[in-house]
Amino acid sequence: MKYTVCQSLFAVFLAGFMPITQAEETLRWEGAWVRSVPPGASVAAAYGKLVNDSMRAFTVTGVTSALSADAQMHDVIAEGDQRRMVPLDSVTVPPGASMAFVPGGRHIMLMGFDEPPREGAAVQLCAIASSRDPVCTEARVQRQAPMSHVDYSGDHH
Ligand SMILES: [Cu+2]
Repeated sequence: MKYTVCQSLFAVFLAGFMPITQAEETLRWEGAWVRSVPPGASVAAAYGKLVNDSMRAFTVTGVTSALSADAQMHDVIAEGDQRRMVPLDSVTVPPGASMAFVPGGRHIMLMGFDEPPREGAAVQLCAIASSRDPVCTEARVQRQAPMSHVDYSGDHH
């Protein structure tokens, strides 16, 4: 009797949650990282790629981080020979495509932390996307952009 109840509860669990789970695995982070900053710094930049595996577009309206009070999406625009940062209200990740935050381009600024992130630490980064739960990842804190194995092995093979 107990076994039967348990089984049927499990069936209800599966029926209730599986479709939602599948629907939520359509936007994900890839290779997120935070640039380490010197002690006393109050701002750090974060990078990474948002990959959309679904058939619909996602609009990301913001980013949050467990590390900092404030996180903003920025773009870099050229003004004459100057480059400056402008806040982005939202970014759209088209279906089957990706959108990358990279050094020198679109990036995430983490602001208002008590202590700068230490090199080697992991910082939680979440993208606030339209009509779904936040998409989170653990971003590694490092000095340099992650090395690409493909780039590296190309010279030797
Ligand atoms: Cu910025």
